Amino acid sequence: MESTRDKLIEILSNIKDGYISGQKLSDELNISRSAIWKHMKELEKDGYEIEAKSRKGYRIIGFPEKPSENTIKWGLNTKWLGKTVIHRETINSTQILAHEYAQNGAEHGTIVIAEEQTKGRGRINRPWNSTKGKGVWMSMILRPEILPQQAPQLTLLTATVLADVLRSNCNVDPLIKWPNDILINKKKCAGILTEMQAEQDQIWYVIIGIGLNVNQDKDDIPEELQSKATSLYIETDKTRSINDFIQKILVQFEKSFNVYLEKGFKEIKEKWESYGFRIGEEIKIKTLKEEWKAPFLGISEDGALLTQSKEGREKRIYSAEIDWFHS
Ligand code: BT5
Repeated sequence: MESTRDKLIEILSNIKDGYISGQKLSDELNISRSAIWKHMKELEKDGYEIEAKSRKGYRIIGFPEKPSENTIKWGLNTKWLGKTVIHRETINSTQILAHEYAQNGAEHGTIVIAEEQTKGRGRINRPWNSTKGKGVWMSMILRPEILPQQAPQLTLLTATVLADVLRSNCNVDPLIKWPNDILINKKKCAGILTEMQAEQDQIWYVIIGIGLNVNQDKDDIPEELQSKATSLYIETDKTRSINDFIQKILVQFEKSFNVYLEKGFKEIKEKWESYGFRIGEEIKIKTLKEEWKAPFLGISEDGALLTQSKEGREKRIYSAEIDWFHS
C-alpha cells in the first residue's frame, strides 16, 4: 500500500507548473490541512525543497540528492524508459530482482536501482564491486522485438550510450574495450551485463545491467582492483549526482534504442567503433588452442570482434582471452 507520504510526493511531482492548494491536497488525501503541513515539514527534513505560497498553495522545487523512485522520475524526460522505477537501499543484485519482476510481467522500460549490492555480478558470475551510494547500480528490463541472436547488439549499444553520457558531461575521453568495458585512462569505469530469457526465435525479456563508478575515492576500490578500476571522481576530482547520471543514461538510452529500432545496427556499430579501444592496432589473442597477434579491425553485426586469423583471413572472435595491454 502506498503511504500518504508517497501519495503526497506523487501528487506534488506531477504538477508541472503552478501550485496545488492545501485544500485540494487535503481533499485528495483525505487528511486535515494541518496534517498536510506536518507532512511538508517532514519532507523538508528529508531534503525536499517545498515552496509554500499563501493563496496559491504548495509545490516541490527540489528533490533530495539521494536516489529514490520519486527523485529518479522527477523531471525525467523519457517516453517509456523509467516510467516504472523499483528502488532498494540494499539488494543482492539488481539483476536478480529485475529477473523476478520481469518474470512477473514487469513492463518494457522498467528499471531497478539499488544504493548498494551485496552480490553484484559481472559476466560468468564474476563479482561486481558496488560501493554503497557511490555509483549507478541499475538494471533495465526490456522487451524488444528483435531476435535472440541480436541481443549482443544491445550490449554494444549500451556501451555507446555510457560513453556518450560520460564524454558529454564529464570532460573525459572514454573508450570501449570489447565487448563491454568503459575505460577512462585505460582503467575500467563501467561494465555492462546483458542477460535474457528467450526461445528459439523470440525474446521474452532482456535485462541490461549497468555498473558505473561515480563517486568512489581510491580507498573505496578494493585492493585487487586498484590497478584496473577507476571512478569519475578519481579521474576528474569532482563529486557528481547519481540521480543526474541515471536520468542522463535513461534519456540517451531511449534515444539510441529508437535509432536502433528504426535504422538498424549500422549507426550504433559506427559509433561503437569510434570509441573502440585499440581499433586498428595489433592485439594478442589467446583461444584454447592457439595464440597469435593480429590487428583489431572492428566489430560485426552479431557483436563479434573482427580480426584476422594466423593466416591473415578475416576472423570473428566470440570469446577468447585478449591481452589488451601488451605493447
Ligand atoms: C561486467 O562484467 O563488467 C558487468 C558489470 C555489471 C554490473 C551491473 S551493476 C547493476 C547490475 N547488477 C548486477 O549484479 N550487475 C549489473 P565483467 O566484464 O565480467 O567484469 C567483471 C570484472 O570487473 C571483475 O572480475 C573485476 O575484475 C572487475 N570489477 C569488479 N567490480 C568493479 C568495479 N566496481 N569497477 C571496475 N571493475 C570492477
